[in-house]
Amino acid sequence: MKIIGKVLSNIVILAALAFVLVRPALAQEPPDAVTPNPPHSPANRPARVVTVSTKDFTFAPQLIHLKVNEKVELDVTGGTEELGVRVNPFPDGAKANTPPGLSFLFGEDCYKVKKGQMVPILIEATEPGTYTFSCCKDCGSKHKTMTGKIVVDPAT
Ligand SMILES: [Cu+2]
Repeated sequence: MKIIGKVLSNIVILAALAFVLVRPALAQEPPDAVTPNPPHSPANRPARVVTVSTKDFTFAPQLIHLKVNEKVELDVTGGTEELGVRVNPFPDGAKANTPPGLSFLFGEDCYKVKKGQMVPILIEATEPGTYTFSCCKDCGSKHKTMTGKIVVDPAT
């Protein structure tokens, strides 16, 4: 009986030790286990990501082709001046009652892009057409020439 008692007390000590050792690991649950993915996290990224640079009052690329129903993330990177990006959701030359042909997951009239910063713009193309994007913040001498085009091609 003495041996059994000793074994039992050893088990109790081991269990207590294991509890003490394991508990800190349980307490350190990653915080993102409860917080949902932020909207621009890689998990929510569309398959296609186009990086758009903004050097010397020029968007590069200046022409982006999309297909109808395609989703894209434009990652606009800031250059030397603070600027803004406005993507017209209506096709060029649209008549008054034309519905928008681009939709935005986070619609903003003018996406502000600070120096050296990257701003993701999530776009879904819904109608064929040519859509103009331009700088919407007076960033300097050639501000007004700072434009680019998104061409949405019909589904094949
Ligand atoms: Cu500008």
